[in-house]
Amino acid sequence: MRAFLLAVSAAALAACGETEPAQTVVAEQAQAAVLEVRDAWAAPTPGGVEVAAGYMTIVNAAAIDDRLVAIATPRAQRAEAHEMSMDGDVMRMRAVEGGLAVGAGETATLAPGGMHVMFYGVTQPFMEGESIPVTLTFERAGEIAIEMPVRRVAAAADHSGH
Ligand SMILES: [Cu+2]
Repeated sequence: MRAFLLAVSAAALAACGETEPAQTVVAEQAQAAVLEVRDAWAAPTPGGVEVAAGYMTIVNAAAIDDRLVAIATPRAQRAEAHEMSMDGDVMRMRAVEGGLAVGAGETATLAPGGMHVMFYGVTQPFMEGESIPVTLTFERAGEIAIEMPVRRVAAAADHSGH
């Protein structure tokens, strides 16, 4: 399974070309089901900030529910999926309990102001222009390796308030 995933990833990367920043990685599941991660990116960490945010869109075209259960990168000590919630009048973030569910046929959008990947213990700053290698582990699709290009957050959707 892992070897197959890597082969698919390599094909996707090759098809992507040099000029296309958005990366698409497709994992074929045993029953011809497809889980796709697209438009992944991470915000830069200026001034030695040790916390960073990452974003992506997870498309589950499979006929079976899946769940993002783990996130790992060599660039941070810990990474987890976060969601926003209202605590009275205050918007807070918290870890998504039990993993981020992506139901059959559903799309999970991680974007500024909403769900995101939180990186803790960033030792080497995320610099604009580089890409952060991230391994996502799904309950059913297994491990999917992606790259998160580092780019600036648009307008007021900055994550530095955390
Ligand atoms: Cu967060």
